[in-house]
Amino acid sequence: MHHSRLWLCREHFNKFIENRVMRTIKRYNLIRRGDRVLLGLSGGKDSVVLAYILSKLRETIGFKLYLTHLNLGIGEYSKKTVEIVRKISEKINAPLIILDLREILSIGIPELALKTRRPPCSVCGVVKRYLLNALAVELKADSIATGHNLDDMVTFILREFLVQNLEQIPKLAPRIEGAEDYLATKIKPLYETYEEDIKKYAELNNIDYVEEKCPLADEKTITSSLKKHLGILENKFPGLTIGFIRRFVKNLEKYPKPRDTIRRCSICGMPSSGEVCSFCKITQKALGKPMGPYAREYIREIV
Ligand code: Q46
Ligand code: ZN
Repeated sequence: MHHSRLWLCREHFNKFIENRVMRTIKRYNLIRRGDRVLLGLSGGKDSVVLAYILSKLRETIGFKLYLTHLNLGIGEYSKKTVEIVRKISEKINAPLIILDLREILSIGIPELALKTRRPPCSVCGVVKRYLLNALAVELKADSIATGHNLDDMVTFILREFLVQNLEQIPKLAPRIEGAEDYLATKIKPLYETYEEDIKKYAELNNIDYVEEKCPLADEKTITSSLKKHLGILENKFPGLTIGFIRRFVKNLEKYPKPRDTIRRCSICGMPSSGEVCSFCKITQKALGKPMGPYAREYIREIV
């Protein structure tokens, strides 16, 4: 392990990574005894490895783990992700809820992007956030866990700093508190785990994940360039990234608080920064009808 200047065997490497996730959970108070944690599984290495590690820690900490996957309706790619998440759910013995976008909206992300004339990842982000939150609220989950790793988080922080979007920076903390009964708390247990280590952990433990990238991913973004350069810097100065994130959390209070207050969407009652939430707006534009209330009903029936 380049960053820690350690050479470990398989067994000790596994212990090292699992301890690191455990320490992150404790340090930032991410999961408490008796919690119900809903993990958003994309099928990629990060969320799949997180599912695997959380399943190992659930008895020691004493929490319940639920998995969910959103079938985005992106052809063969989505079919493959569904297969992978089913496998992991069986392997770790955790209940899995699959939400199918084509069942909820009758169209998938590619058509939604075309009809709204917005970049696919932008509509996809809105849809994923909305459905994941709605499911967590319905399940009365204490938190939503996501697989964002150390490299992701440092990249996001640097990007917001570069464009001087300082108010967005506090939203990149390891734990974001929810509100009342409509906004779930979000946690990131891989906040201090290097992406490279997650890949190694998957390889060493024969954990299957979807290796190909989503065909709609835009490779030419500031984020992807930043991540590449961050990798080069980390190679030159081992430990730079982990040192940065720990100091960042200590300094969080110094960043300006977000000005946009969260209220309830007047159509579906879910969190929104304006009168109507982005999900209702997008679906209104693409389908002629805001689908927030329908999506909530669909989820209520599944749960
Ligand atoms: S799934 Fe969705 Fe990603 Fe595909 S359309 Fe973009 S955001 S790239 S993580
Ligand atoms: Zn709404």
